[in-house]
Amino acid sequence: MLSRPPSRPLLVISIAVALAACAPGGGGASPSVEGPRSVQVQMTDDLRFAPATYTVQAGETVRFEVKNAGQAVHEFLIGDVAAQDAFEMQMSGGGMTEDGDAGVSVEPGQTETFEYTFAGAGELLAGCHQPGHYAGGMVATITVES
Ligand SMILES: [Cu+2]
Repeated sequence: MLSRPPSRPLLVISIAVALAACAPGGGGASPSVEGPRSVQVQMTDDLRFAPATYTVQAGETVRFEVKNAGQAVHEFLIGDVAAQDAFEMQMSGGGMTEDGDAGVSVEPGQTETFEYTFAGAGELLAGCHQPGHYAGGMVATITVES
């Protein structure tokens, strides 16, 4: 038997729903995901990060915008104390610290951004491992709240 095609308003709604379902990023059923929070970090030649303390939530992804306001190269590398020690060893061994999951190395006057997802609650550090900088106090504290 023949059925009438849907009336025009219904057809329009159907198309709209189909488009929404196919939209890039698939917003659909997932909870409000509006991209990571941005946090600005400034690094200076007096071997300091500003701010020097950060608070994030476990599971949160943060987009760090790391500005080097000094004349020397500085780094912002995230990790626990053991990881910071490892970064320091790599640098003293003559190896360059790679830009990677842990953070960035930033040339003077430049800004680099990276995203970092904090897995579990606890205390982390962000350190600069240019020679003498970490030992000189170029370290920030990141508190990951559960
Ligand atoms: Cu530094």
